Amino acid sequence: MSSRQEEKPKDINTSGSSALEALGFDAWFAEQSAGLLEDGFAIARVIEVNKSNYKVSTGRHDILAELSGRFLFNVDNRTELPTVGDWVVVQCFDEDGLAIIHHILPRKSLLRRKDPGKAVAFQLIAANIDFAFIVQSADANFNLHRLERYLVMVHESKIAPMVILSKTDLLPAEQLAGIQEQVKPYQDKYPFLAISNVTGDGLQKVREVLQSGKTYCLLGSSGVGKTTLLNNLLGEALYEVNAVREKDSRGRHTTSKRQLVRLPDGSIFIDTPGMRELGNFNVDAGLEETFDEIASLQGQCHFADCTHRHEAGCAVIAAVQQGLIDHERYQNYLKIQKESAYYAMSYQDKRKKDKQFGKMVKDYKKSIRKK
Ligand SMILES: Nc1nc2c(ncn2[C@@H]2O[C@H](COP(=O)(O)OP(=O)(O)OP(=O)(O)O)[C@@H](O)[C@H]2O)c(=O)[nH]1
Ligand SMILES: [Mg+2]
Ligand SMILES: [Zn+2]
Repeated sequence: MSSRQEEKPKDINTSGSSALEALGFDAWFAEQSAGLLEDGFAIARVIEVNKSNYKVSTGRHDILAELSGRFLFNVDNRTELPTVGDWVVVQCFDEDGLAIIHHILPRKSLLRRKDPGKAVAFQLIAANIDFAFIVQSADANFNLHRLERYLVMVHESKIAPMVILSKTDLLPAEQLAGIQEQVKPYQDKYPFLAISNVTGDGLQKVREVLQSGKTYCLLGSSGVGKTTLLNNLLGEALYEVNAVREKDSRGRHTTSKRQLVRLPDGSIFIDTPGMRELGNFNVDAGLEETFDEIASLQGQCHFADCTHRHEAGCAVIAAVQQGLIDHERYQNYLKIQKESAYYAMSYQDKRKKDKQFGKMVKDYKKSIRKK
């Protein structure tokens, strides 16, 4: 998966090959591709999304590809377009021309976020991720609320989260111990790794949790050290990193492209640009997993549709009052719940509008035909 283009693809039909398996292909995806592989078609994984084309890998070759006309014609929203990590069915040509993407295989998982610019639209982050490393740095960036928001998003996407506390070299031991104390409840649920890219502390622990053929992504604010960590794991400075702005310890969004890369140990990584805003969407399942102490009381409230905000006989409010549920966690639960309700609603509004627009176009076409 180097960026250089290797010799022309000869072994076009690579389904089931070990080269594809090394990229994360498995029996489930093979099943999904049944019937889609016509003569001259091959399976490949999207390793880079560019403005006007895609870079895909067959495990043996990296090829530039673009969408077929029919594919484009049938797309009606952005989530149907390929993103990094997607498995696609491509048609390769012997000439140096672009390969053509004909199909996307169904996704095992899809990481997306609300597009900050639009009311309700989604940016795809990556597809077919097995594990997400949520990275926060031990200095000014560490924030439990943010961690919970990431956890909700990752759970919702059906991805297994792991938490990384980076830049441990920047804090004196007693402050680090304070953070460790705060994250104790999480340590029981998720792998929790404290690392320093500078001293190398904890990096071996990260290497030990990595599995060959599994796909990992790095999530977290800009400047927390995601790319530096990836370079360290790769053993070479393949990707650019940038100093954090002194004043507010915020990064400058060094990583602007999402790319899929394979580590020497066989695990597969997708680095992502730091995110300013985390949009959640229909996060019910993710909420319940992230706040399971709250979810477990669900059935004990007086009203079946209790929102746990103000209702009489609410078991959650009672547990908060008795100190059984952490007050801050409860507040954050309410906040995320409210946001998700808002997004779900505006999504439906938008669907309604889309339908109205579709009807308008139809009516217009009809009226033209009549003339
Ligand atoms: N002290 C210290 N600095 C680190 C550590 N890891 C990374 N840095 C520095 O933090 C800055 C940002 O690192 P990046 O790896 O570019 O951060 P990023 O998370 O990839 O940022 P974006 O690509 O913008 O999302 C660089 O100057 C790194 O050298 C660490 O463990 N300790
Ligand atoms: Mg980066
Ligand atoms: Zn309740």
